[in-house]
Amino acid sequence: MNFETDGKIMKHSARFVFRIAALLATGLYAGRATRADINGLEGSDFRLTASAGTIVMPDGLSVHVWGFGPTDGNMQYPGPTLITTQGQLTQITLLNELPEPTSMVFPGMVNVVADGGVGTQQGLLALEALPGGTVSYSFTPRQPGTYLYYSGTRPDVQVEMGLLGALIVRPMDFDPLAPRAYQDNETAYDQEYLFLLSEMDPRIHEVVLRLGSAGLDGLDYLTDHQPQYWFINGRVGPDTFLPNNVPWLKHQPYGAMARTHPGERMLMRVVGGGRDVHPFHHHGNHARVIAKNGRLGTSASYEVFTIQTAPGETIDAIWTWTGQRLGWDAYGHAPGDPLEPGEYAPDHGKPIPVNLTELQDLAFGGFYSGDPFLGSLKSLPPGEGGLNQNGGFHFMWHSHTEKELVNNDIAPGGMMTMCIVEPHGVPID
Ligand SMILES: [Cu+2]
Repeated sequence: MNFETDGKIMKHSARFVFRIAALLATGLYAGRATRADINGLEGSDFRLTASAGTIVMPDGLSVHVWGFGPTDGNMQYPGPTLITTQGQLTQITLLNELPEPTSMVFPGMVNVVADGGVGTQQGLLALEALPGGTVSYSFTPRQPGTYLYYSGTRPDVQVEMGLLGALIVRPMDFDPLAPRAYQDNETAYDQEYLFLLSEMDPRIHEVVLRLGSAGLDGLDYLTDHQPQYWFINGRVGPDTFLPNNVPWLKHQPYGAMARTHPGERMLMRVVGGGRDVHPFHHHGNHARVIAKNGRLGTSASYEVFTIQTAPGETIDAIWTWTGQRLGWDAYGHAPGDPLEPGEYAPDHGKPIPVNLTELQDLAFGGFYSGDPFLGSLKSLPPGEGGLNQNGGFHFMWHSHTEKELVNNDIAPGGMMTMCIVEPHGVPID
């Protein structure tokens, strides 16, 4: 990686100062986060429960799943995102409310010590909790980064059933006011999002609901695997657009819609949580991959327009949108107007090229944005409340395997979400 350390810090802090100033000016700073953080459990002493439940899909069907959840018995898919710190002794106690033994493994963590379970711990094989029993695991993360945890007990069945989640290790010098993914200024970021990619074949879940995992014995469920749902953070499109913790998705608490401001650095933590490879395509700009599997390195730094994740793989990337080389001013500025933070200066004040719209491209109704210019909020047609209340640019972020953009063959859906670039001054939390 090239380090323009001083310049980067200067730019980063200038952006940060501007953001605080903008938020103060709009009176929105008090009591509000200025940055999107990943939703999850923070700390070093976690208590989880494994239990069965049902997730609901936008096509009206539901799927029987097994999931990890906080100890109140509220299982979720994926399991809680566990956020700990490099060098911090981290303990996870698991209570098993499933009808079968289960366990947890933490690939990338070394010297994991298990206590209280049954079986033999060897390498990644973990001690298990019997039904009604508990087991605890402890380790001290040596390296920051993005990791996956999942069941180490019949993972062919239990990961499919939903027993997985993300583990995030913050660097030991983590500063929430100037966050970095690693101890490296090249990994500084303004916004942070998780994209945990997975899929499910509901036929397997149906068998397990009726007969337990023993019902799969003799069935060719490994090669005859036909997923019908493709998830980002445990939701399928369009539920991915919804905020965290909406009450009607009780067991799928995590949203997946990314929001940012022009010029800001967005940290994308992309996790391959299923058994298929998923090419995650982020429109709007390339992203710079900064780390793989929690390992930062020169050879891992390159630009992509699609992030490929193999099963079990994690990739951290930085994505920034400036409107660079659009050829017109995304803000609708006049030439004498001041530059916006993060604006691509050569296009400042250039008018948008006007092409008469083809009939099939006209979008009246809720998708009419009122004005194409970022930050300009002008009147909407009569009767319209508008769906784009903040005047942002929307980019579809999705699996580039097109068959994954459906829910049970109904399009659009599946592994799809949006990234919205909103004007500076619009708070993101
Ligand atoms: Cu696309």
